[in-house]
Amino acid sequence: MKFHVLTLFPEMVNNGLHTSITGRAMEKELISLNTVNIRDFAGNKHGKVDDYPYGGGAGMVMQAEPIYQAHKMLENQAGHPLRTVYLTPQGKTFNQDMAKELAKEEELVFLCGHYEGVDERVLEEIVTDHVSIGDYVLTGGELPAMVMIDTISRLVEGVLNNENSAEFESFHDSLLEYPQYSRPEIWREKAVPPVLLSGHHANVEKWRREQSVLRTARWRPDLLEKADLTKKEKEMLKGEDKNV
Ligand code: 6GU
Repeated sequence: MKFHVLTLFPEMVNNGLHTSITGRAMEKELISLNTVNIRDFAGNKHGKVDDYPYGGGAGMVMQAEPIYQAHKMLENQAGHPLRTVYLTPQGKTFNQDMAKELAKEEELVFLCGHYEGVDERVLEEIVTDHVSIGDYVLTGGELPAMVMIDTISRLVEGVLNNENSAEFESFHDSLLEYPQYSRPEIWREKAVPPVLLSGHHANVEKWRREQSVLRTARWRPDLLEKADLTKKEKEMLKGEDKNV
């Protein structure tokens, strides 16, 4: 998977993603990251890429042409149009289903805005997807692009060492993860749930499933609508106090 990021702060994106699992995935060439500094396409020696908004108002607007030229370079290199995500609080909210869908692409472009926004006309020309990462306002699109790239990368074959780990975890089945424990068996007088020490695999699986269902009911009841619960599990939840 090839990720391209159009940004005024390439070092921010590079520093963040060259670390940890995404960093290793790049070393293994399972993913690649190409940051493009929009300022390099300013077309003037001052590197100016923003101007005052027509109609007045606070702040500056990123101008259309540098972004258009930077994007055109990427499409020329690819030899075909590229799926292009604009990071904006006005976009569709990112989630795991969207990540799965984007992970099918071979190449993705992320456009990070700054200041008060981007000239609408270049968005009309190049953007295929408007995406937000949640209902709050950030200073720019870099962190959202990094969030999306991290999420999509771990769905790429080989990025996680365990073949199955991307499938069997939070949001798979629309249920939250069960709790995990490691050594020591007793920590500050708190014991590991005995079933996990029993060596009885079926009972362990049963307990984990039950914990997933209970946690989801307590902390993310909104997810339960999509979850595939058995009759027994639905019965169990009826008797639960969700405020625990
Ligand atoms: Cl994609 N951009 C900005 N600036 N703020 C956000 C966001 C994106 N998603 C949530 N808040």
